[in-house]
Amino acid sequence: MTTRAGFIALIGEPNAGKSTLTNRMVGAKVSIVTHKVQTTRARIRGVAMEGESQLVFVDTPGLFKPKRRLDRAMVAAAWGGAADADIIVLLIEAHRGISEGVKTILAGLRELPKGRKIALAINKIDRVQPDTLLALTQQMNEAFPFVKTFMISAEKGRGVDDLRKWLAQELPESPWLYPEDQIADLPLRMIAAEITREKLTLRLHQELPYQLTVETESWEERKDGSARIDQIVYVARDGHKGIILGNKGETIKAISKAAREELEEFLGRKIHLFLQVKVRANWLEEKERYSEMGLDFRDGNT
Ligand SMILES: Nc1nc2c(ncn2[C@@H]2O[C@H](COP(=O)(O)OP(=O)(O)OP(=O)(O)O)[C@@H](O)[C@H]2O)c(=O)[nH]1
Ligand SMILES: [Mg+2]
Repeated sequence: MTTRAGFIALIGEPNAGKSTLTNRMVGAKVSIVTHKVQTTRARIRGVAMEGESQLVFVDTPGLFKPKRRLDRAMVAAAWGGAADADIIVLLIEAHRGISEGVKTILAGLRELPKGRKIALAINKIDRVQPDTLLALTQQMNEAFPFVKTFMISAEKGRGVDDLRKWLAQELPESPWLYPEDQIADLPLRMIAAEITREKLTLRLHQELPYQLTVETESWEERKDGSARIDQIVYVARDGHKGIILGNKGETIKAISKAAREELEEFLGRKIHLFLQVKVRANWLEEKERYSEMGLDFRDGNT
């Protein structure tokens, strides 16, 4: 019996649906998803099985024109994920077509060493008429020699089985890289921090989600089988702290409740979650914050 295994990097512009596809492939939520751009900050590995193949999906931050240190570190993490993968899948949004951002990514793909399998997945096909897809497929394949094109809806699950089967057969022969029942390669304390960051992002507006980060400070197992998790939300300004706390602490209470409920479901046990908001004017320039996020601080150097 030959087994196959390898890394599949999902790359694309912010909001293309990379994390949604990762979760769909894994069959569980391992990467946070929001309607806002730049949700994913580091590489998140999710593991899926298909027959005798083990597919390790590498969800990456969206690719865009970086301006700040955090942007640069995120974009570097995404390209690093692509460079290390056996197969790269570029996700684009069906209704947005070939945007400037997609053109820039294609230029980046042309720079990669030859011989890597690069496939195209046109996502969000639920948002367009079928006839527009054929034209887009043709244009994209004229612009870059993709080994294969898939039309999918990561959210609705359309076309996803075909993509999974194809990936399974294209991976190299190899022993499995993770135990068969493992679904993610991310420490629990980081998953817990990401869940809280998702709830903050969903609830807060404008630039604020970008300006904050969440870290799990401590994780204490209790005799009754529950756990106490303490997290810190770092923000850069006093005003941001006020917004997160909300009137009489209402906002943070709601966020904390939503995060705790999801954590309890994920872990299958009772959780006591305590959030503390700290103002730290310079957190976006602090090295430890980047390592906690799973990013390389030096990648942010200009
Ligand atoms: N209509 C539709 N929406 C989708 C589909 N796939 C993803 N979405 C939505 O697109 C938004 C972005 O999805 P994400 O999975 O967070 O996108 P991402 O590429 O990981 O984004 P970043 O992490 O910011 O780079 C969310 O609101 C998803 O629900 C799809 O197939 N159809
Ligand atoms: Mg994402």
